[in-house]
Amino acid sequence: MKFHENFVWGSATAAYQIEGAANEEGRGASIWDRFSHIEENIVNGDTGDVACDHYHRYKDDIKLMKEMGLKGYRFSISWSRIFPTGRGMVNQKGIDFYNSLVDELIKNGIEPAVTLYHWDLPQALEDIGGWGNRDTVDYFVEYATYMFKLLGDRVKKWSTHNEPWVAAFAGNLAGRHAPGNTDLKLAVQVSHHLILSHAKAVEVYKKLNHKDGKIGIVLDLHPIVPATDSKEDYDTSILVDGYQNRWFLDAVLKGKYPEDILKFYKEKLVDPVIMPGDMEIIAGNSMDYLGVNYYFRKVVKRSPHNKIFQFEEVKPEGAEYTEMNWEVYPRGLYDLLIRIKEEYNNPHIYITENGAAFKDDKIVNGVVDDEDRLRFLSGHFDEAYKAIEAGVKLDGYYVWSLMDNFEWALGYSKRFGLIFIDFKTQERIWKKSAIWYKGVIKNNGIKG
Ligand code: IFM
Repeated sequence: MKFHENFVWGSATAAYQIEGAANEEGRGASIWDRFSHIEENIVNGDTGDVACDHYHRYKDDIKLMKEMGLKGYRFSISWSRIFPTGRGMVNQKGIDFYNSLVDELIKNGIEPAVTLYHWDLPQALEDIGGWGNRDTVDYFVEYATYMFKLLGDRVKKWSTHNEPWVAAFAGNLAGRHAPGNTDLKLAVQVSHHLILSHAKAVEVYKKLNHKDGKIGIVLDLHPIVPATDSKEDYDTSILVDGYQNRWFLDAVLKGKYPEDILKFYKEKLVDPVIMPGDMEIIAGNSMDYLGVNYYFRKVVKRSPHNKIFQFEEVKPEGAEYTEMNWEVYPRGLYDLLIRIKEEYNNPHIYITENGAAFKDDKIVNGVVDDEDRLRFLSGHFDEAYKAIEAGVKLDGYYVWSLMDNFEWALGYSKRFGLIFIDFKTQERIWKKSAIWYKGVIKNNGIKG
């Protein structure tokens, strides 16, 4: 099986998960610094203070990428490394870091793909209301504009936001992510501000006329499947799909929020402030591609377990599960891609994340034996290939993640990397899946 010629085989990371150097060279605090330093928030009291120390080791990490044969590398910018208080004064050391990172990637033949926001809002902006405050939309656009001008001559792939559902709802409804709020009204408002800021940033990017550059947004999407044939479970699946998927897909690809979900929120007395003109801006966003992060499907049944949306996730028996307790379900990737093609006018797509956490506790001849991850990726690449054959415009695939890293509220307890990190010594150790991936890239597909 061979993918098309320009298919981008890559891998992905995010700033707070790998960089470390949290208090160095002028970087300002972000909401994740604040949140992770409250001990009960993170497994084992871990923080991203040091993480993979990538800030100091990026050149060596790029050597690993080159050795793996990566064609593309997706990473995010730490907003507070550029603007320590979110706006105003810039931090020259932060600018130097990202300039060098991009140059080093290009020098090594690896195409940089930059995400502007992977959840680490400068704490100074949180102090004035965070994403619940509409002004943050403008500060984000100022920051985005700055980055487009700084790196736009060399960076030709941009994403505005990573997984706005997680930023809005895990951070402001479930409270398990920074900033740790538990307020539906705020979460919905935040989701609108994130989407609006995306559309405004796209508009600026297009005006700057980087003709050969592409910009999109990255959504975390899950096929939502009813647990039984009952009408109750079916209706539940439609609601959860609206909350999780359609709210974002419809906004960025159809320029409107789904009526059933707006109605549902209104019934809960949640009526987000959408100012006149907002929906026109959102509808007018002419992004170039959709980034899809796929990990697992959700099988749902009606249940009072989730008090607001009245559902519970069911774990199908006999299925295989990763260390995150996520079902291994490669077919879900195909279903998702076909759905986007059919319901959303066949946009260009990148798989911007897909991967799995496994135990990784076996080292054989200096290599981590992660056959389970290798099988996981192989199964998903197969489905991606089938989707392309069925007409999906899939342009690339970024495996999550280049290396083990800070898995948010789960700290360092879950390993997603192709490269193993010994967090005590910062030693990088190849996993079997990385060696196998190198072969896939070389062959532009799986042999046989
Ligand atoms: O580690 C995260 C990443 O930051 C966003 N997408 C999901 C990954 C695994 O949970």
